[in-house]
Amino acid sequence: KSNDLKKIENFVQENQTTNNPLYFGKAKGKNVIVIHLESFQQFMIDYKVNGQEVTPNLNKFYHDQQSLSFDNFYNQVGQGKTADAEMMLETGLYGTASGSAMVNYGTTNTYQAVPGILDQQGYTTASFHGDTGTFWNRDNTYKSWGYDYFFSKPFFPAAKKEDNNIGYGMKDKLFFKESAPYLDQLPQPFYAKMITVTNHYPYDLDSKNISIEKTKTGDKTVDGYVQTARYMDQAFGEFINYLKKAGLYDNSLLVLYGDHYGISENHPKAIAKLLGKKSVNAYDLANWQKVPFIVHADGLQGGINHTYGGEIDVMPTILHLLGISTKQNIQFGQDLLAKDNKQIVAFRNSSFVSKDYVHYGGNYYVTSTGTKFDPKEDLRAKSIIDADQKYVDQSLSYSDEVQTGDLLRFHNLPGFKKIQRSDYSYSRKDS
Ligand code: GP9
Ligand code: MN
Repeated sequence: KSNDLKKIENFVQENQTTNNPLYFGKAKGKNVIVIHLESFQQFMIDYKVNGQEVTPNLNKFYHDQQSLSFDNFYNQVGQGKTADAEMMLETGLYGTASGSAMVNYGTTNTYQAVPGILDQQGYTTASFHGDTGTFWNRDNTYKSWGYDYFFSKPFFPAAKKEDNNIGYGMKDKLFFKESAPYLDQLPQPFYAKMITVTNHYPYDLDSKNISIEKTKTGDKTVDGYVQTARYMDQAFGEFINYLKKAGLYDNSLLVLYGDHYGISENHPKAIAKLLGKKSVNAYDLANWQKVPFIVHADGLQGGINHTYGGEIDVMPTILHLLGISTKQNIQFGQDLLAKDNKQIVAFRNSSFVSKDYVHYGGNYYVTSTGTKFDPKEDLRAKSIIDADQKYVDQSLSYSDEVQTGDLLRFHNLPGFKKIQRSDYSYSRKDS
């Protein structure tokens, strides 16, 4: 057994959180439906254009009494974008420092991922996506993660018509509509992930689906964003109605998240206009990395939770809600519902946000006020920042060691049977 793994196991053990009895097991046995909101940022929640809410259905869901919604939750993706988000959520490992881990390691690495873990607890597991199955190497990676089913483009009749596709796949409304009957047939309890695509750069939409005016920043790559976000919101609303009709709404844990920015920080002028500011600095751009994260279940105590966290923290948070311990897992997140969470959010380039400080774009700020400061002139702050930075750098590099060295093949996860890729096939000829 590799020594590299021992040191990583120790690091993971040292950073365990304590389960919160208010939440641990509160969604035990429920179906889990994860909705991946493409390029959807936190600033869109309750955002208005000409006095109109852009995403009324998502806003309502965000404020629902049984929704636990996080307003200090950040995307942590690197070059793998969507793929990195999927990797963090389902394996508790970061995307790699460069490239896409799903593409480079998804086919060959051993993983102890959420679909496989839940499958072995009696769940049926399925991923739904209206793009070709090969994109981001999903068709291979999902086998390594233990997904029973992968419903990609060839499974959706509507996708055959050119008109029904835009950008990276079939339009979200049709995607949800044609996913619903499959979902309905999955043996319960199931774990299902729905990956939307329409709200993706360049934010093109056919005129009949446009229902809100563009923003007027004057930046052409930015101004259509609210239109595709509105469309995705409507698609989400229709999907919720379907879940209610099918009787799946109340016995499911719904998990919503935005995967990464829709408007990149290379558009600071447009971002300032959208935020109604004269200009934006690195502190604002760090905030700009926030994406929604919402968990909803019947009987869950809801509200807006201000814990600082990110995509890497989703796996332990969800597994703990389902009453499944992660004590023996090699994963780099911390349960967002634990009281002793560190509240340090690592970005892939080693910048970070914590409950105390923001280190972004080479500058340092006080998180609560946005005041810029120089750690060399504040030794108390400096010692906290140094410790946070050490945690960030170790987490990222240990995660990279696990990915690039395929170290989970040496890790015995008690009760977990190693996934055999040959057990899985998602056949139906891909287009
Ligand atoms: C493609 C879609 C987009 O299938 O998930 O990926 P992204 O460009 O956002 O990484
Ligand atoms: Mn994406």
